[in-house]
Order: sequence, then structure tokens, then C-alpha cells
Amino acid sequence: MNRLLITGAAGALGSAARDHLADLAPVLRLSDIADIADPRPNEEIVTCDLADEAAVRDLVRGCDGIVHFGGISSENAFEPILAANIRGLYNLYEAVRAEGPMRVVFASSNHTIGFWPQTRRLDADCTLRPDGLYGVSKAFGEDMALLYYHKFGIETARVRIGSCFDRPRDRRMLATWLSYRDMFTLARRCLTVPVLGCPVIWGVSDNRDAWWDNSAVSYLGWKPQDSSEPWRAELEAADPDPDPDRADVRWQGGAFAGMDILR
Ligand code: NAI
Ligand code: 15L
Repeated sequence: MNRLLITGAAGALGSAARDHLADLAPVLRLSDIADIADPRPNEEIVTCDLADEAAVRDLVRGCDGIVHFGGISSENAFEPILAANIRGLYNLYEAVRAEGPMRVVFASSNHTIGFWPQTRRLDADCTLRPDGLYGVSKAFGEDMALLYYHKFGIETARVRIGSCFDRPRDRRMLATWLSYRDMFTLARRCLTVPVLGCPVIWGVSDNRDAWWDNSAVSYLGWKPQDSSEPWRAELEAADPDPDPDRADVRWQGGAFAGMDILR
């Protein structure tokens, strides 16, 4: 690759990608609607609203791969979700169709399936059960990827990320946590494996109680290295007797499943 595009580069995962993926291409093109601080010599900055079709076309031109972190990243009102996550995904795939071919790593979310109970184990073929408008928008993104794969051969890793933070923050994340290291070894693998296709991949570390089965993507050769186990005692002690009816105890999507529709 000569130029790797990272969208959402002002955000948490996009910022981390600047370190973790810097060696994948001589130029990282970093984009966000927000300001991106302190560009390095190997980085070019493009401020871009994903809802702006012409701007997204310009953004994608000249790139050889995309890690798509940009967009609304939690439950929100419909209008911002429509702009960034629905119109934005249409704009992104239309730009890739015109300017590609190039691979996409799409940051989907466990909130596409958040209304499955925590007692269920899921594989990549499970029925979607979004837990809010945000989850619906990520399901739309996954389907856009599939459409552009079958119609045009554009390969996308549809990564259903669990909870990607520096460490697990609560009991639910003992199951859903994805370390930064595992996130980026996965992204790297998806961008470099000879044949990717358009798989759903559960973005989760090697946690003792993970709910998600990645055996369908063993061909990627990706093995998560980290586990939430070192934080178990601390997180269980902080919340020793959780009410089983609490949304974050009952549903895989946690608290999002208990939220109202925001207007
Ligand atoms: P974040 O909220 O820190 O970063 C998202 C970035 O997208 C922000 O910098 C924001 O300014 C930008 N953005 C929002 N609307 C935009 C628009 N209209 N045009 C251009 N840029 C826009 O989120 P984070 O945690 O870094 O997540 C990155 C991606 O991964 C998001 O798409 C999120 O939905 C997804 N994800 C993250 C998970 C996590 O645990 N961190 C879990 C599941 C999915
Ligand atoms: C997500 O999709 C969000 O982007 C992130 O902030 C967390 O809420 C994560 O899911 C989660 O479910 O823990």
C-alpha cells in the first residue's frame, strides 16, 4: 500500500491507529470532521464530513486501503446517525467503487446484535438484533459492505467490535473487551491477507467468557493475544451482586438495550 486512509482519526481508535498501523503504508491519510492534532511527517490530514458525497470522493481518491472508524459511535438521535453512519456509508462505498479497488476494514459493533441475551453464544450467521438506532446504522453498514462485495468485488472486514478500550471497564466487558493490540493485529491481517472476502469478524480478545465464535474466519490466521482475566477480580468486587434484570447484565449490548429512542 502507498496510502492508507484512516477515518475517525481524531477519535479514540483512530488516534491509536496512527501508532499501530504506521508501518503499513508510507503515507497515512487521516480524516475526521474534528481537528486532528500534531500531524507527523508520514501523515496527511483531510478534514471531511462523511455526509458530504463530493468530499468523501476526494478523500478516498489515491488511497489503497481504508480503516473506517469515522462516525457516530454510540446511541444518538436519528439525524446525526443518518448523516454520518448511513449517508456516510453510502458515500464511502460509492467513492470506493469509483476510486478503487481497495479494501475496507469497517468498524461495526456488537450493538448490531445487542438484543441477544448474554446466555446465548453467537456465530457470524446469527440473526441481527440491534439494540438501538446506532446498532441499526451499523447493520446498514454491514449490508452496504456485502452489497458492494457481491456486486463489485470490494472486500470488507465487517468487524463487530465488542468494547475496545485500554482496559475492560465493567463486568460486561469481561466478555466483550477487545484490546488495542488485538484490534490492530486484526486490522493489519485484514488488510494484508491474500484473500479477505467480506466476513463478519467478532472483534473480541481471548476472554474466558466471550460470547462470540470466530471459527468461520480461522482462514485469516488472526489470534487475539490479550484477555480480560487480569481485571476479573477487581471488576467483580466493584459490582458484587448485579441484578439479573439490569440491561447490562441481561443483554449482550448492555446498557444500550435499556435506552429509549433519543430525539
Ligand atoms: P470515537 O467517537 O472516539 O471516534 C469517532 C470519530 O468519528 C470522532 O472523532 C468523530 O469526530 C468522527 N465523526 C463523527 N461524525 C462524523 C462525520 N459526520 N464525519 C466525519 N467524522 C465524523 O469512537 P471510537 O471509540 O474511536 O470508535 C471508532 C469506531 O469504532 C466507531 O465507528 C465506533 O462506532 C466503532 N466501535 C467502537 C467500539 C469501541 O469500543 N471503541 C465498539 C464498537 C464499534
Ligand atoms: C460501541 O459500539 C461503542 O462505540 C463503544 O463506545 C462502547 O459502548 C461499545 O460499543 C460497547 O458496547 O462496550
